[in-house]
Amino acid sequence: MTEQDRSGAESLVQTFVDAGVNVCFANPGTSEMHFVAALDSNPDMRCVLGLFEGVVTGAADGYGRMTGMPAATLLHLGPGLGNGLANLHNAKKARTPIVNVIGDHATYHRKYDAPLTSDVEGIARTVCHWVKVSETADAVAGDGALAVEAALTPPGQVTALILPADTAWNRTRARAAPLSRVAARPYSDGSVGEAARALRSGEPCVLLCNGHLTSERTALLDRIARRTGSRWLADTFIPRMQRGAGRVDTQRLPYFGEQAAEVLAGTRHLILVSSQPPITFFAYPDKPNWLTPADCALHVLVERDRDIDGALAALGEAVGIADTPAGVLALQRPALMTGALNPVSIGAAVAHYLPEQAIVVEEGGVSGGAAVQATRAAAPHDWLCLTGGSIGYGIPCATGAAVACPDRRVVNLQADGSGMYTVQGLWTQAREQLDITTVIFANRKYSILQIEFGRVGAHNPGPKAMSMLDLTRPELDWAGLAASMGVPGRRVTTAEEFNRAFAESMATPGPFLIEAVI
Ligand SMILES: Cc1ncc(C[n+]2csc(CCOP(=O)(O)OP(=O)(O)O)c2C)c(N)n1
Repeated sequence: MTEQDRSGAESLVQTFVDAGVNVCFANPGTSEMHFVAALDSNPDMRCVLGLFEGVVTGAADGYGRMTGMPAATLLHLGPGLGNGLANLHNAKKARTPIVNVIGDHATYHRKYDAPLTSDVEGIARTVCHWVKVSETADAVAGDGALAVEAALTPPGQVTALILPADTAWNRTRARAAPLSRVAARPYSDGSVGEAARALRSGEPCVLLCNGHLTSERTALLDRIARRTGSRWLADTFIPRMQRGAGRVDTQRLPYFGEQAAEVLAGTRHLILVSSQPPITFFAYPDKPNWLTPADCALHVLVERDRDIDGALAALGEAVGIADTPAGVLALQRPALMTGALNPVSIGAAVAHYLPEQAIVVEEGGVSGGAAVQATRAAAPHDWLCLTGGSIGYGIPCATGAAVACPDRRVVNLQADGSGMYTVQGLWTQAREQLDITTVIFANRKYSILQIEFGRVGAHNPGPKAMSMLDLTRPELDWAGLAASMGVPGRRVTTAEEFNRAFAESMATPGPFLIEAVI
């Protein structure tokens, strides 16, 4: 074989590698065998197997959040893509760049309605910003370059390239050089001026932000807020935030609408920074869902696909922050607790032992909040949130983040109910020997749903209804589950036991799971 004569799949893998896409999270089938062969033949492409497509797509999300580059995924026709949808939904909300490669039947086989025939394109359109079907082997390389370009279009997009089997196995001489990056749209001077006027008005102002909250961005926000006597807040769920010692404090809008409304009360100007007007997570009978106070003006400083850093710098200049330093936090390691094991004692231990530059993947459900508080001024770290409300993102996202950043410890704060959606990700962590510590909040229930049951006004919480929100009978054995997939696991029931297990994991390479019975 020469470079001039290779399979369509090989031309695609080479195109990806040339464009900097060099990790593929995969769960293949027969229609993807030529792509699998092509992965094998290219030494510059790392392949990571996930045993369920939700693991594959969630890992691509974690990888993309941490590197800013898309991972490829390999998914098996409509059903494989369908299994991966929930975490692609989360990735879409996070604006994570991802290039999904989805195999399909050979072009001449599609008309026969074989068992796996499905509307792959239709399914992909529900969660992808960009979808294309390659129709010939000669088109594959060029389509691959377009997919990467689309994925990297600011602020980041989820893309799908559908690859009929014959386009993967037919030979081609086509090749495609990487396309240049699409720049973020420029910010508007008019919007900067409007926001600056609001900030100088003397009336209460809040800057509300979403997107990646890098330490540079949060420092600018903090300086603008200090200079103008206003406040800045982050949305409730943020794809990536840099927090901890040496950075400024980040307050997020609370999840429950009543609390969020309280935080926003009295605001006369809400300035959106890569965000949208705040609304409640769900609508509830007889409760407000629009959280902007009635007499508050909304201003858009900058949309998510524009030059956010440029807009913030211009706003900083307009309000004169040159002599206003950011109020950065000094390192504060909370003391370890003893006695009862609960989210507070767990949060203290996590913050106490968190190593520098750790990556915290939070899907802690109702138990995660204490660790958020405890780690405010812990060693500097990155914090990733569930952005799309679709549970089962934590274990996969941690897996992808660890593949992206092999020198950093990943701590996955994981509620037990959510963890069970994609528990297979532990196997990938073991196979790849990733430095991930999974902390399972084993409260043995769907706690948030027990709370929401009352809040939505559903009445009569009888035993049948409550049994739908309860994870006992039988109880899950998380330490056993982990061990069966090659991850050492330990069940702990006291703060002292947790402290010891967590400290041990921080000092031991490879994956580890702590089942914290709370
Ligand atoms: C894909 C998906 N399915 C179902 C739900 C509904 N749901 C929201 S929270 C939850 C259970 C959460 O339980 P757990 O993860 O144990 O956290 P806890 O509330 O106990 O802290 C469920 C089923 C969802 N958000 N996403």
